[in-house]
Parts: sequence; C-alpha cells; structure tokens
Amino acid sequence: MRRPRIYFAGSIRGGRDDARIYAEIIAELRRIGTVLTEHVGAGELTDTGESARTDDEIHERDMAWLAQSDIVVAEVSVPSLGVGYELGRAEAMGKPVACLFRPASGRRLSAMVGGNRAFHVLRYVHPTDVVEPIRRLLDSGARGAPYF
Ligand code: 6IA
Repeated sequence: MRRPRIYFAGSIRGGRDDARIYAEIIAELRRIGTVLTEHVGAGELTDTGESARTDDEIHERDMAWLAQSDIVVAEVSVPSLGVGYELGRAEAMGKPVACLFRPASGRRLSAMVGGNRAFHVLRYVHPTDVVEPIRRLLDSGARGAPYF
C-alpha cells in the first residue's frame, strides 16, 4: 500500500508558541507517512506570515492538499482560526481527523472540537505518544470511534 498522505495542521497566525512541538510531531508522523504540510513546523515561520505567497495562493494550495490527504492531524492546543476552518472542511470532506491536545498547555479545548464526535481527540504529553494511536486510526480507516 502507498504511504498515507498526512495533512498536519497547527497554528500560524494564531500564535507560534508551540512551533517546536509541531516540528517534533511532524518528525513522528513522517514515520507513518508523507506529511504534506511540513512548513507548519518550520522554526523560521512567524505569526506575521511574511512570505512570497499571497493569502489566496496559500488558501488554494492548502485546500488542494487537504482534499488529497488520507488523514488530517491537527495540534489544537494553541487556538487558531485557520486550524478550526481546516477541521470543519476536513469533516465535510469525510476525512479521518485526529485532534492532538496537550492538557499541560493549561487551556481548555473548544467545545466545537472536543464535543465533535467525528473527531478523534487525543490528549497527549509527549509527541512520541501520538504515533501508535494515529497508526491505529489509519489502519481502522474509521471516522466512527470518537476517542482513541
Ligand atoms: O489562522 P492560522 O494562520 O493560525 O492558520 C494555520 C493553518 O492554516 C495551518 O494549519 C496551515 O495549514 C494554514 N496556513 C495558514 N497560513 C499558512 C501559510 N502561511 N502557509 C501555509 N499554510 C498556512 C505562510 C506563512 C509564511 C510565513 C510562509
């Protein structure tokens, strides 16, 4: 079977506090499949978002990648409008969706994510914790089970 294509979502203009954690998660996800959105973990990416690409181009490219993906994995500890939007679009496309939340962030997860039974919410401590549950989710091909 070909390598699964993983769309990783994480806050950019919502704030880059967790950028280092995104990079660690992306490194773990690469053990499972091809990560289409590796730039989300890039250290040089700032929340001001200076880039050669226009917002139109970013939106168009990201929506194309989202449509091509086999699974969407979102780090949701730092709230982000863009990530929330991607989650809603992923659900509408019928993609399996894993939402990774760190209780140690001290935040409360939005009820729109935590209360959505189409999403698999994984509360984790270390980036290495997420690999096996995501592998299982991909193997099951399921959208159904609400939690890992
Ligand atoms: O609202 P936010 O900016 O926090 O939304 C973050 C989400 O939207 C991420 O999961 C990305 O998939 C997507 N996204 C938002 N901005 C960009 C972007 N900007 N490039 C790619 N995906 C983006 C370019 C910034 C520039 C410094 C290179």
